[in-house]
Amino acid sequence: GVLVTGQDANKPVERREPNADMTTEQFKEAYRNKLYSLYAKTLEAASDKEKYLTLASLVRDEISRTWLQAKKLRAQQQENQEKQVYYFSIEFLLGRMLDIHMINLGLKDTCERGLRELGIELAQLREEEEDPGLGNGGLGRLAACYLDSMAALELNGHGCGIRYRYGLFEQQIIGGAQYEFPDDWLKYGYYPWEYRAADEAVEVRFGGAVRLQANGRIVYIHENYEAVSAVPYDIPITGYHNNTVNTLRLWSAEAELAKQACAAGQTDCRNTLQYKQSLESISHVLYPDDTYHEGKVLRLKQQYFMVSAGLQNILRDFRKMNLPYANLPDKVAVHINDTHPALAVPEMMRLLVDEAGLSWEDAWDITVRTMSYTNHTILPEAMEKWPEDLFRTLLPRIYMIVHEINERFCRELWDKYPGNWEKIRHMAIIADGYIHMAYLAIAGSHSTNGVAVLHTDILKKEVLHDFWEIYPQRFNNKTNGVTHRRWLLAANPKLASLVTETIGEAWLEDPCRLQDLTQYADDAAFQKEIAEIKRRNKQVLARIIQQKNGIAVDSDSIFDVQVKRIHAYKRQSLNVFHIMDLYQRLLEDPDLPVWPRTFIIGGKAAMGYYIAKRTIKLINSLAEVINNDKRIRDKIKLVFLANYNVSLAETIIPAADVSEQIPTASREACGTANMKFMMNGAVTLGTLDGGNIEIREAAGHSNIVTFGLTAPEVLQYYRQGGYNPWDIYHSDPRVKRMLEKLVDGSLSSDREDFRAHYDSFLHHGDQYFVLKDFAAYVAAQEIINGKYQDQKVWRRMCIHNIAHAGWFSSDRTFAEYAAEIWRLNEAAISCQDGCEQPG
Ligand code: 6GP
Repeated sequence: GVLVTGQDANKPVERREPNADMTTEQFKEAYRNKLYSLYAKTLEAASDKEKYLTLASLVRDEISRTWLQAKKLRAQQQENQEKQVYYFSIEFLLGRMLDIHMINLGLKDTCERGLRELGIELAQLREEEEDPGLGNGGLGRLAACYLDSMAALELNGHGCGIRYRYGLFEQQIIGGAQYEFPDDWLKYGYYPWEYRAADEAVEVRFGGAVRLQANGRIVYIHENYEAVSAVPYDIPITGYHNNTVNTLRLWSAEAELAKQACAAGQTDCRNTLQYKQSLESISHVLYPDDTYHEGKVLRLKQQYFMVSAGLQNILRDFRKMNLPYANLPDKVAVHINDTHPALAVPEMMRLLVDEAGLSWEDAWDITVRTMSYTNHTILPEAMEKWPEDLFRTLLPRIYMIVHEINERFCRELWDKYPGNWEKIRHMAIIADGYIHMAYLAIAGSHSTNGVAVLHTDILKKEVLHDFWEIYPQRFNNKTNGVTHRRWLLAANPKLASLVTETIGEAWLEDPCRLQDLTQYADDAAFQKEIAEIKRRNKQVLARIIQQKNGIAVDSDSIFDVQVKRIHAYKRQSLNVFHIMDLYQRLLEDPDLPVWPRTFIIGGKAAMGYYIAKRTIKLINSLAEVINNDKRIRDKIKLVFLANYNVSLAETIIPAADVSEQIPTASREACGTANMKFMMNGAVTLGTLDGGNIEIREAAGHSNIVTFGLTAPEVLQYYRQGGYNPWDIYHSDPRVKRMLEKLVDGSLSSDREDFRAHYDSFLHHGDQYFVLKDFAAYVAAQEIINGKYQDQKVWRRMCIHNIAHAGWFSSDRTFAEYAAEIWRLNEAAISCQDGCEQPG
């Protein structure tokens, strides 16, 4: 596969298991001692939480040891001046870390054995770890996968983000509806995987005014501002068996009381605590939006807080190298993960022009060569733009800089398109009273990438066409990937062992070697083992469903899963319509030849997203009806799993037979759950959108089931102003019947409960083509039903999916970023014997 090493291409990376030599006895002794010292308790008296924290603390000690070494190495690198990458992201959805660290450090077997001898089950302790919900969905989880790959590939790559005191809300389902509770991930007062680095705090300034002073040269003086202290918390990111530890640096807003009281010009200190609280609110909570832009001032504060702290920190390190600023782009790459960190562009300009004294032209050249940007969505409602007034008040100096960037950019456009005001207004970074963050990111960086081939294509041809015309060389594609270490090795240990027994362990470092499994696709013994593992994973999930939802599901039924954020474009409603239709058909004919099915749906809806929240209610109402209807003889079950998060995903995905990836074509930038399911042997049922297209190419057309409108068709409809849903309402009796059921009281005693859905389909033009794709979807479900009946065929499909999942490892993606965008000079890329690129 694509191999990237932090060293010479020809020199194999040294692989060491740092603690392979720790004996079980030594572990047991260390464990007992740790427990005494932390809690002054014996094993018998300790709670599961304390036992977990004891184990975590031991693992942390190992990390500290390795990290110290890694930091020394990094100091050396700085002397050798190796290039460092900083991945700026407003979200990092890490998931639990205990298992991953134990695996990476080679400690897992010893710990598991030692604990067992002490009468403790590792699996039970694992459940005690809080899932830090520092992300919403795809974008945040992708950032976490990339950190994992960077460390595994020994790249000098670090994350930069915010340490939210409260993560994304915890979802509870009460009476079928979503209720949001604070995600208090730090409630135990101690998160074992972070290290506070108060000495490295920096100051970030908001508000105030800018005064010009001219003596010789113009100097901008920012005064009467509000200062917040950004305190770093470092989270170690361990590499797989390679002694690498990188850093995810999360910034926390703090106020120094005495200083603040004074800075605010207050003589009365009664307000001081309140003031402190207001400053610290910056890193209080993560915004619960995903592919939606809310435009709240606190969010803008968070964005600036993060980039200012991050860049000050980077430049402080850079200055230690004693190099001229012109060398910055050779030593540092700053990656902007979607537009949330796009203020990195003007902030870098401020630091270089105002603080380092560079000329505008030099600073701009350095900034553009340092920055790169990834777009993660084409949904118009997700495009960030900030009202000029709000922006100017909060960030007066940054506003001036963006203004100047825009002036110069528009002049460049004028030279290209003289007199074409319309075009220039359309592309301007500041227009109609708003600052357009995507345009700022494109103009201020040397690379803009989409996250799947189709998505990048749509960016070039439609959404960002004008920008692509002036900067064609800046646009490129980097199809997303997911870390096979978390999503296969850690999440599905049984499958991982079978793979290793069958083709050896090369796939762990070179996931493309999974291809060697293709030769076993028709091997009866191997097929049987694959099926057996799937069955056992399904039994585990069935138990969880029984516990959480009180629903008995049959592990021999098809597990059909759709887990992701609830969003109209992702079309959970299409899934629901198929279930309603199938239910109806079963009522009419209970002997219908369908294999029993368990439909599993999970995901959070943004707090203010009405119809998404109603969709959750719809799913639960339908579940209530179906699961209690004896007439259909348990042929189908519907389960909504509450509070979908990374750890739940780790149990659900290995147990899935069918992976529902059914967005309206052209709307899903890529998707990443689709890749995780594939890697675990689920068969995709999907539209030809985002990453699904590449999955089909990789797995082979006969190993996935696709249906529905294609992206060009959908885009054509949008250009024409949509289609007429009434045509389908009148021509397809199934559709008519279902829509009526939404509002006739069959699903809910309150007939208005699903009125918004009804209206959106019929009166608001069915923007996401749910009715239009319905017939094709039902037909595709029939194909799934047919293929599953022939277990040989089905297992073969599963194996082909696993075998071709290697290309979707984030190791591949990251190697591409490293080579083509960041040009890590020390990154050696070789594509020997690797995965074939799909298509
Ligand atoms: C998501 C996209 O919706 C998803 O298709 C993609 O796989 C993922 O990003 C990772 O690239 N976008 C977001 O989560 C988001 O908030 C602004 O975009």
